[in-house]
Amino acid sequence: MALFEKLVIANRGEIALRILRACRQLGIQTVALHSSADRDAKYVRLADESVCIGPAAATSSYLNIASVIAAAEVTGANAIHPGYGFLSENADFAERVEQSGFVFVGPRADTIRTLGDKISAISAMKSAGVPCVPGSDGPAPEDEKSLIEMGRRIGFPLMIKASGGGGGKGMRVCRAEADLVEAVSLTRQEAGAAFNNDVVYMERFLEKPRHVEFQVLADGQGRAIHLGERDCSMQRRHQKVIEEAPAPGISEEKRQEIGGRCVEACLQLGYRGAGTFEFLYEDGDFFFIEVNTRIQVEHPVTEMITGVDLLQEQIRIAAGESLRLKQEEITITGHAVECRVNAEDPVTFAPSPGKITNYHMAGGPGVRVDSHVYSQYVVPPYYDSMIGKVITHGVDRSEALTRMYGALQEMVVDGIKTNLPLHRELISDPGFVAGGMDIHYLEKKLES
Ligand code: MV4
Repeated sequence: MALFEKLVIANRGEIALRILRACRQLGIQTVALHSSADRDAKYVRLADESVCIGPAAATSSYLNIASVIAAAEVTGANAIHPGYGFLSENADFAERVEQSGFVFVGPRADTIRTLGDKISAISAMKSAGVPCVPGSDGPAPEDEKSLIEMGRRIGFPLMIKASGGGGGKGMRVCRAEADLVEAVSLTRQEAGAAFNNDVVYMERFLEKPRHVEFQVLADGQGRAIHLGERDCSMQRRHQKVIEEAPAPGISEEKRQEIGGRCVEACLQLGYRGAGTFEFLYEDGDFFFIEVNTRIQVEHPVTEMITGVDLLQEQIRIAAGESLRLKQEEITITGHAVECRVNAEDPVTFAPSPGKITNYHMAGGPGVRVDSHVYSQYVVPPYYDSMIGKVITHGVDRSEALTRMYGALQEMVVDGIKTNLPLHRELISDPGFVAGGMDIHYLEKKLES
């Protein structure tokens, strides 16, 4: 089947380069959209064409739906890849892309909408047999009496979450019945203001979970597979710092059980594209929390252990191809780790944009660097501070970590502050080396 002739990259930075590389492999021409701040980036010139879609501020460029679609129209492209962040999980954008006659590289707009609403996502998961956190199974009641009754049934501590939230926004822990009415009312107000949707729900609060997520690919034509899981527990303020695959201590049997449930959910939803099912993992049990309908930052660790190019598969699916891979063909080989390199102070975490005066990339067996930066590149101050990712693969976790240690020693990024010194410390931290730390581990370590 003929793939697209030309694809628009509606993103920036390392993921724009990653999409470009996948398109090159597939023989698809690329159009890089960029803001005026990214005009001189090398990856923009690597693309077959480029279009400036607005000023530096993301709201006027990378988040401007009309500008993105207008740029796609003038170039005569067939498809738009949104990458991650920006417009990638915006159902209205996906809808307008398709109404304008382009293919949106991602799920159908109605799928993004269903899964973007956490209450409807959880209800879809329950129907597919995906294990969820015990909770309200729908909106929290409006009247106080029913609310307290439900709080008692769920048990304390519990968590109140905005149905329109996600990724750590719009949630609150409530530890005692006496605080419930007030906590629900505050979360409602915040949710109404932040998401224009004041519907909230409740779940039992898990005190020390790990964040384990499953990667899926589905073609929307009756075929879906999972590619195992990643552990993303090393995080600070909902920003992942180190990810790895597979998740330490998960048995092959459990992987197939939970992965199989995610596949079933994809089939029931008619899911199309790449997706991630996020779970909390505590005491051997998985609890679904949300689905991400985009390609994720940490996708390379899954690529390294499965040998599957997730971007290529995502684009093939968007072009209408049926899934080429069968579940039996997905095997996990070794272990992979990813360190996110940010232009930031390694101690205060303050952003550190500016000119990279000297850059040297790590290499060697089992080392991959996904980055758009180079010597003399100026990191603009307007966007996310991530400047790249160092990914290593080894026969086992120990070899992946040893290779990461070596790679981090080799990496040179001068002229700006980066979190490389923090990574060098974390990769040999005894708690991290032991594996299986919970989502609070890094923040606690940084406090002490
Ligand atoms: C939770 C939780 C504990 N119990 N839900 C944060 C992001 C959003 N995706 C869901 N989050 C959480 N939901 C229950 N019932 C703890 C978190 C949480 C968290 C989850 C994953 C990764 C990092 C986190 C950091 C703080 C809280």
